[in-house]
Amino acid sequence: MNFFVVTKKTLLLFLTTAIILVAGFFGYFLLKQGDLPVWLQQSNDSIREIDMITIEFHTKTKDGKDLVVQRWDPGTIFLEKGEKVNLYINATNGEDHPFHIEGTDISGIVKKGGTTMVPLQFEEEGTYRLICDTHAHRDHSIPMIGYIVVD
Ligand SMILES: [Cu+2]
Repeated sequence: MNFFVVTKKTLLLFLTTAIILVAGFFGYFLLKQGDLPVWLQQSNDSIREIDMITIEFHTKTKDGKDLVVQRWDPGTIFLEKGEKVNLYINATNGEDHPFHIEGTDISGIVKKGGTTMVPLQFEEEGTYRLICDTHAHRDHSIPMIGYIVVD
């Protein structure tokens, strides 16, 4: 008469196989529902990168007056509250754009041909203005202001 002897090793192998099958079964249904598995989700420590450029518009009024407008492009960026973002500002037009971000102690300068990296992380929701100090006032020129929307 043959006996099937269950050793500790056999039991462990059986349990391991059962756990893998059950995990695979639930994993399959999670993925089927369109959820991202946890290991593919963006971790809180990852830093998103946003590229911005400075652009310049030239035009002439009917009476021959030159108009030049400097802009940040894109003019508005969106951040999640607490999200870490590295903002790369590439100066393609205009010489120097010293800037500050209203309501923060963030400031810097963007020089033509160069790239300035600005690390961002906001704990308060709101709209923060990225203001070029050279092109800040409506009296002298058309303001060069970008908007950072945090929510
Ligand atoms: Cu400027």
